[in-house]
Amino acid sequence: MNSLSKKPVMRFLTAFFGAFALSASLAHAASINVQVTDQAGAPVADAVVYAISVSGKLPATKAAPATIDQIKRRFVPMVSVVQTGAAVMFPNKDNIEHDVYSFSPVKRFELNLYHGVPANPVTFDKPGLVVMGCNIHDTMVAYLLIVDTPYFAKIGDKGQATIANLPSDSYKVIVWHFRQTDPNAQPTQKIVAGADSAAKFSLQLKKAE
Ligand SMILES: [Cu+2]
Repeated sequence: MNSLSKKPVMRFLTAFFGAFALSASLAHAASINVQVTDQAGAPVADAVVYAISVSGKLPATKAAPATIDQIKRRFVPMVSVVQTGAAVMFPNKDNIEHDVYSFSPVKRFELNLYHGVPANPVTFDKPGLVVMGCNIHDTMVAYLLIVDTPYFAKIGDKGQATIANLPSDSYKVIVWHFRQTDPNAQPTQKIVAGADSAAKFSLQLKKAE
């Protein structure tokens, strides 16, 4: 095959795969960079942000599983976010027993005194907040926010996170933090998500204990 006969094929392939890559990236072209500060303007870590389509249309994604460890008599991480339906494992990595429980209405459960990894995960099939503790160690606390969307992120130490890889659409972007003065008033912004959209939130927080 000489170079003359090869060229049209190459041109076709380049155009074909170029168009394919473009359409694939357009379908998931959006990201939302979120910045969260407190009433004093300081960056806030451990907030959760999530985006729900304004149309109310829920993506048909399967909830990703998650893990909340127990390490040195603490839950790690202390704050987690999962999509509704997620299965969460609670491995005990200490060499003492823990007894993980929650009285939260969206999921009441107890993992009776155990070492190591429980045989089964706990499935969280309703949206809302689940606060967990340990019946043996009163200072242990963990927060799990269950949301009806796969588009969420946890805010890091610099008060920032990105909800990446979501379809271009109009979203309600909602922020939650366990120290909000009014836990029922979740700050919400409407964002038309594009290639590099952004949202800034200022939270009213109670003092850290
Ligand atoms: Cu414990």
